[in-house]
Amino acid sequence: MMEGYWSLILYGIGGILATSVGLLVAFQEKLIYVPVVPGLTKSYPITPARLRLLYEDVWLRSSDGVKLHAWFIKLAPDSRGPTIVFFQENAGNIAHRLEMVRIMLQRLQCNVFMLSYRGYGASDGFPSQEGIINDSQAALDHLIQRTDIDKSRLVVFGRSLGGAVGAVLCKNNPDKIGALILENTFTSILDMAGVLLPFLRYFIGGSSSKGPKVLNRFVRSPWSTIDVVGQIKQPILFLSGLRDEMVPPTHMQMLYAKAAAHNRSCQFVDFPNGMHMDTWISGGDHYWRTIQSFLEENRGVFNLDFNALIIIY
Ligand SMILES: *[C@@H]1O[C@H](CO)[C@@H](O)[C@H](O)[C@H]1NC(C)=O
Ligand SMILES: CC(=O)N[C@H]1CO[C@H](CO)[C@@H](O)[C@@H]1O
Repeated sequence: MMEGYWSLILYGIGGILATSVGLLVAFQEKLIYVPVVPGLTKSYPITPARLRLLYEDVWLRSSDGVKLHAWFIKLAPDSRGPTIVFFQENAGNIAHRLEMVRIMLQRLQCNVFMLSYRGYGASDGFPSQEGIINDSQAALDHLIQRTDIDKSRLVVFGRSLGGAVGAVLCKNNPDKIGALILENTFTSILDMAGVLLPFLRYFIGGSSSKGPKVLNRFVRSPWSTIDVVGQIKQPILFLSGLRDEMVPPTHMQMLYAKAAAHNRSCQFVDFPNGMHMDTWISGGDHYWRTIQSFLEENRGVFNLDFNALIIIY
């Protein structure tokens, strides 16, 4: 009688665990991608016009036909400055990044191209790793065929999830993109699963984690930047907020170590007060000057007019 009772409980616990893992596997895209922040709408709350930015709506088709929306924001109608392809962090849409992008334009004297990944903002479809990689390629292909920008000065900037997107795009396009900037990005979703759901740490993980990792093969969006970053030929700037409450700062350090082992033109800068989303604010002047000098040091590709910057600031 007693034995039957205990085995019932054990089966119960096993069943709950199996069901939870099953649900995690089935609904992982819902967990990994957050185009709509609870309490907000999927649509853009504002357009760049609200911030008096000069912009164009760009509609693209990804390679599998999904319709994508982007904003191309220009510093000036005839701007020949660098163009930064900005890949956003996970939650919300590109409109939520406009305040940062406005300052980016001013401080870096650049144009900014902002893509809504599939399922985000005004783009159709549903997010997936393969789909978003194709979307980012569609964005780059669009920029490459434009005649109003200096294509020798394309820089990719990715924050958090956007860093994973940008890293793959740079790896795949060594001759089209001049440099990469990564901010508070993670080594892989496999490692993040263990950070967010510690009970999974034994079953999911990257190369550095122990355990049988039997669930890895079920993860459809591993975003394993740690396996990509060593193959990137472009110079990389790592911007790491040491108070990141979401992605442990050790992830950025591991990515840097991997990249630097393969390419000397990598630079790592940390910001003691930087949190996951606000490093660009709390880093203050130092943050923007770091990016400016990274662009300046890679002048072979970029030709920022820093005298003009000094006049403005
Ligand atoms: C992504 O692009 C590849 C290569 O063009 C293609 O084989 C694949 O079907 C595409 N997948 C998605 C989801 O767009
Ligand atoms: C080993 C390697 O990939 N080196 C690359 C580092 O980056 C420069 C450009 O900054 C490339 O020219 C090298 O090939």
